[in-house]
Amino acid sequence: PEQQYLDLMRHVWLEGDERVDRTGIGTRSVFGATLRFDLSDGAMPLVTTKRVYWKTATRELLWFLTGETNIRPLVLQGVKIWNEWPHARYVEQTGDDLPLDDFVARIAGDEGFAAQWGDLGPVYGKQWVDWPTYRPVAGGLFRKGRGVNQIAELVDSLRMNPGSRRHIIEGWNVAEVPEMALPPCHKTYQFHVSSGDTGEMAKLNGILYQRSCDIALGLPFNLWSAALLQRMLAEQADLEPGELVWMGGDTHLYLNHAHLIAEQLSREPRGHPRLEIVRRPASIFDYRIEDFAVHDYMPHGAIKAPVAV
Ligand code: THF
Repeated sequence: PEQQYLDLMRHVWLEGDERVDRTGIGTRSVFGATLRFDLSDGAMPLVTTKRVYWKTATRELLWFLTGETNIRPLVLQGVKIWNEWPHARYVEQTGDDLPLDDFVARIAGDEGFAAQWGDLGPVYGKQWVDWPTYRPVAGGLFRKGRGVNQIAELVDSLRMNPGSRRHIIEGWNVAEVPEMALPPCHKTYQFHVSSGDTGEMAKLNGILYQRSCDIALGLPFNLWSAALLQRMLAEQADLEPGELVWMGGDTHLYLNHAHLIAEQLSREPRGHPRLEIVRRPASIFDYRIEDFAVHDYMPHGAIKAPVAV
């Protein structure tokens, strides 16, 4: 299964259309790509041709599920993957050339500073568990209604109405995109329950549609997180994990990732990592990092590469 990932990487690097992107770094890109992974028997799309920090990706997913959009809780757990965006905004808006590490230290140490500068705007967490609603009141005005918890509603709909074609989590809130530090990349999830054969448990299948994909740095995280979310949903809805289909829109490699690409494409996948969920919490919102154990993961070494901001 990992071969699909490596083939995509090779294809985009050799055949991709070279263009200057928003970040100014430049990419090679293809539009439209699909990967498929069977999640039965604990199998996970966890890349082995470099070390992927699956606990970091897991902490990020658990942070989304809390509805939080401030990076401080991530920073306090040592998760660095969202730091660049608030830092760039801080430097831009204050003109203070505070180095990234010092900025992050202030986010950790100063709650007021974090409240002011650590927020990414209404990104994934907000939209997933508290999508804003508005209800009309007198005089053509609107008042804020109760937010929609898409995740809670999804668990309910998987349980109550498994045959539905509306099992969707949407991150792309058109009205709020301008307030986000970064509009969602993994923007739409759809789930599907296939009736198992007699005596077999029904299966939960998932599609992730990602509008923009950084194959080298982001995709290993995105695949892990999508599969993890699917596993948690399956567990909470008493379903077996089925297939995960990943679909990419603008699927690209950054030109400054050449060393990573050459190194990774020279390596062979190793073994079949599996995820065990060691505790079944009462709800999808109660998972903790200790609940997840990965077995048979013996990856090649990490490959460092800069993230484009
Ligand atoms: N922007 C870009 N350019 N690439 C992305 O992958 C990306 N994301 C999120 C939002 N914007 C993005 C942020 N997620 C890493 C991993 C995921 C990220 C951002 C950065 C990263 O640097 N990973 C390194 C180090 C991991 C670590 O230090 O813990 C790695 O080797 O995997 C994708 O959704």
